[in-house]
Amino acid sequence: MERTLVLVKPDGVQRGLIGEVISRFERRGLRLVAGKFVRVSQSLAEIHYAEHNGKPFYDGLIAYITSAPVMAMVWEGPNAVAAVRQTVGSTKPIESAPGTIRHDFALEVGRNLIHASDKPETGEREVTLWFKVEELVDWNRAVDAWVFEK
Ligand code: DAT
Ligand code: MG
Repeated sequence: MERTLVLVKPDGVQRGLIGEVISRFERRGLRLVAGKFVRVSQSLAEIHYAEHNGKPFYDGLIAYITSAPVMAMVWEGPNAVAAVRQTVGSTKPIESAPGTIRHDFALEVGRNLIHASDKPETGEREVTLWFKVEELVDWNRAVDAWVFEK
């Protein structure tokens, strides 16, 4: 089953939106695999956002993600990466489709509430970066057969 990393970023935590975000992924049918509430270290932030090093917004991005705690989670399901990105919305909230998290709760790209892995390979790398193997919970939900076709 495909897995993806989701972070409720510092603004989402401060604004009391952790439950809202979790609720949307639960209702979508995705299955929670892991979760922890953490203060992001400078080194973790730099590895997580390594692809953006050197871009004009990089320093602000690192300052933002390390500024207050985040809620880190792993969700799984068929096409979990694409499903979560769709529910999250476009990087720029002003371009996000109505009904997406970034559309419904954000206005600025530098305060876009949530991170989600962008490709299946990124999902695998980010899950490994943020969680130890023993923190990932393998389980079956009673409703799985009514959500997952196979
Ligand atoms: P996403 O978070 O949708 O995967 P990304 O990986 O391109 O987007 O960028 C990571 C974060 O960096 C993004 O959530 C917000 C910030 N960011 C991206 N592009 C930006 C820009 N043009 N100006 C300011 N911040 C930006
Ligand atoms: Mg990204």
